Amino acid sequence: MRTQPESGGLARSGLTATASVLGGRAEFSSNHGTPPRPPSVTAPGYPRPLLEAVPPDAVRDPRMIPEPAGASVLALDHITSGGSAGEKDNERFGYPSCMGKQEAHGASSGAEDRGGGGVSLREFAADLRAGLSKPGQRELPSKYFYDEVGSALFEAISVLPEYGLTRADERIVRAHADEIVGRVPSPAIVAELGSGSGRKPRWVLGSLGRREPTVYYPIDISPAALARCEWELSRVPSVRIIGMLNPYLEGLQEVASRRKDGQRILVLFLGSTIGNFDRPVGEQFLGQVRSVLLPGDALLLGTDLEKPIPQMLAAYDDPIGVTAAFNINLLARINRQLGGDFDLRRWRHAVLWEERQRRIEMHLVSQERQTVRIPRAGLEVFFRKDETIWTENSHKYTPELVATMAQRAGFRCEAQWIDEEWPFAESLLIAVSPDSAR
Ligand code: AVJ
Repeated sequence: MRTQPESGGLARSGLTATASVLGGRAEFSSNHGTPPRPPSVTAPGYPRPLLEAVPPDAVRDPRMIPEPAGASVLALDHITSGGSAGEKDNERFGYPSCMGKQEAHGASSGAEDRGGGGVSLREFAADLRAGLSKPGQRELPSKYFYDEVGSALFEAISVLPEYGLTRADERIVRAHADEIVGRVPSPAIVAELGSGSGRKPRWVLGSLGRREPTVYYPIDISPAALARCEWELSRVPSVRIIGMLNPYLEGLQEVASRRKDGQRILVLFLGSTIGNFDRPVGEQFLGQVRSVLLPGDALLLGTDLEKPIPQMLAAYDDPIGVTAAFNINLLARINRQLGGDFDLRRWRHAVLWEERQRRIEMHLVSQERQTVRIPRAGLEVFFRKDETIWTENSHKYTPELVATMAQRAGFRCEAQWIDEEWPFAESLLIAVSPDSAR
């Protein structure tokens, strides 16, 4: 059930076009026609050698030292292996050491119970029980993709030629960082929902740091992602980093409680992560973000746009199988952390375009009848041949729909930028006071 956009006519080419959307004035620009950027940024494969991402002081974390060829699979397995090893993981890759000199929030809360992804193993087990014991379609929450292996696989996905999403997101943020920051009054602090690798916020923070000293709060339930992000951004001048090992809204509430008088908050919610939520839930989530903010605060929202179906399918089913590995790793994680006995060779990655909901779905298909035991979740599950576990939704949007959702959630759409090469929208949303909302 899609809401019809209230206005069409979005400028998709040219430098900057002004269009009237939803009664307000919104500026649409695309980075097509902007001054030439280094060719590296537009190249289909991400140009930066992957090794460059490894900190020179990798010694701080032994896992960042490359294993000899052939041993890497074993090493990874060992490193992320579960059991009560959730603790070990946490201690080794958790915030205290990896946040380095930076302050870390949440370091003392519930660390004993945290598994390899910074999520409590009890919660993981409970979510598994809920999702796998469903009588009809079984499912698993996509947030569990991002353990250490999964985060690394996602990094690999983001450099695949078939998956242009991450590069488009970064291109827009990079090309328009000054303009984005310029639309958020001074002084401002930045909170990011999902820290990712830290590449995208770098441009915004660089721009903001040149304007005033600021604080950047990456919020993520993955210690691996937080650590990576902290590393990536530690050299941005005038920016202090405080990692928040929290679910998004809890982290954001904590950031809001630390806000000083007169400070604006710029929330970054990039990468089309909102697309993982069902549409109504996504909109509700925007409303919850809004309720933590004050009028005048800003939300920069990245959303992947609809494109030809074969292109969308290829983006989630790349021929070398990185996305398949990303999907199947969810089962591997269950094995590692909860003692499951999923036979990974009996599962196949599958992708479909769901026409009515306008989303890509990822599933794991049981290739034969089988029973799986997951002792630490107290589960024994039977799967029929061809039965699937539904692991992810990636909803696709139109620019007009984003503006409509934002408005219903208590924001006005101040500006939108669309990438030409890979249709993707960055929307700058400003929190409005409830009475001026309509
Ligand atoms: C990071 C959630 C936006 O849905 O496109 C990539 C994750 N899944 N390939 C997406 C993902 C499969 C991605 N998000």
